[in-house]
Amino acid sequence: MAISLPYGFQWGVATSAYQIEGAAQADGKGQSIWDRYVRLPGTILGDETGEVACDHYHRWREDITLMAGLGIDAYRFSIAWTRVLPEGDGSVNQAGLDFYGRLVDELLAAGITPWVTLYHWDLPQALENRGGWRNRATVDAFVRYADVVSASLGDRVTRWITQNEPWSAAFAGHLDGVHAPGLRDWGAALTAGHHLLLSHGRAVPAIRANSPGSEVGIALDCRPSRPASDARADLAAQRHFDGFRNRWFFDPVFGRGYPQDMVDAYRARGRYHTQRPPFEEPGDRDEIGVPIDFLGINYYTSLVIAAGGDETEATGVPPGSEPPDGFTEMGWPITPDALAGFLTRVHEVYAPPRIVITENGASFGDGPSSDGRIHDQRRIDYLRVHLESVRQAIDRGVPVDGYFAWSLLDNFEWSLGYSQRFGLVWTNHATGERIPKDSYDWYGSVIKDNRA
Ligand code: IFM
Repeated sequence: MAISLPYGFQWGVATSAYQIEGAAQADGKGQSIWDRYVRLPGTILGDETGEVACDHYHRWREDITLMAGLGIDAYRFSIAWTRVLPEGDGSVNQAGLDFYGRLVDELLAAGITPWVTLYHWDLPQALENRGGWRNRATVDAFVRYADVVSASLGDRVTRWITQNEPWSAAFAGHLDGVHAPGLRDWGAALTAGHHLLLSHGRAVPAIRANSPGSEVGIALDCRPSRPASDARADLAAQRHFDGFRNRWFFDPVFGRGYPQDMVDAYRARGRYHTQRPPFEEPGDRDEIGVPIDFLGINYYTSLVIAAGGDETEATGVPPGSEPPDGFTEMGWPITPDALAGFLTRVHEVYAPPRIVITENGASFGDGPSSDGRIHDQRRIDYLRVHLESVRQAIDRGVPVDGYFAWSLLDNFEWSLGYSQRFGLVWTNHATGERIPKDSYDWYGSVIKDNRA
């Protein structure tokens, strides 16, 4: 069955700087927390790093040609803060800004709208040395960085995303210890999360001032879930998991402040010992809740939650709940229906003016077969059912008007190194060679059919 989405729907692909650029020390770039973290023993599978990654820093023209071949309307990429401000808040490195200026110009020349993400997890190490996102001063540094970038590109870039997945930056990086900077501390994670949100709220007006008429939003990751049973304990565990994983970020972005049940639960669990979260200051709630032009949602999977673990452990699939569509190679259940359900909920509860799927995709390791082609039918199946789910949400009245497949290229999947392949284009990580997969042709034909 053909996938048909409304006229004007934006089709795109997404990437991020550390995952594809490489050139980790080129042209005055400073060190980021990821440049440092990957060098710590045992942090990355196979001791791999993003030092070279897909070498997009040198091969970006080839990558734009690949994008043009797909026929996309929009390309979402992130800026490496340390290319622009090597020390995070010191002097500007013009060479870094120029790289992104050239990229933007060539995208526009190819008829592709650039969607710029300002932060996709690569904090300058110099700021980390002063407490990173645990330090409220990092919010000021981020706003200056947003100001510098939007002053430079704001005459040509009309779509801005402040933060990518603040949950991941806060919790994977400061509680689970599996992302830079590799901490395992509840207080650090909650404080970092708050400052990430505050940096979003304060950057929005700075961007709007430099880039009048542009649209500014944030990309939130989500983990929809359902309780394993109707038992009271499972219902409570699922509600708590939803608060931990979704509401703690969605509520403040839409001006509601932190959800009271979670404020109480965190205090009861000793995450802090004050009535209100200690990192929250008067006025923060309003600043974080600044109106946005669109909400970005990154969706990959959903979970069944049973009582038993604490919230960070409540991520398994209890026996008997195996998803009918199976799992991706990340071990993530394939649950397309939960996307329509979550989009409907976000529309009904938060009513963002528009929603864009800023990431969705699947890791499957298919490589070149004897005919030289990459037959990644499983990725096509995944993308198809998720696009159908988006369609269902639109039919219910949810204002979704864009979709970015994650990702253009197989790239550096953080602590899993190059072991996971999310690309529409296969990357030979030894040579940098790119080979479009079957999913590339399929996605291109979906875009073409929709345009027709
Ligand atoms: O690769 C990541 C991306 O950086 C953020 N969202 C999830 C993707 C897959 O894990």
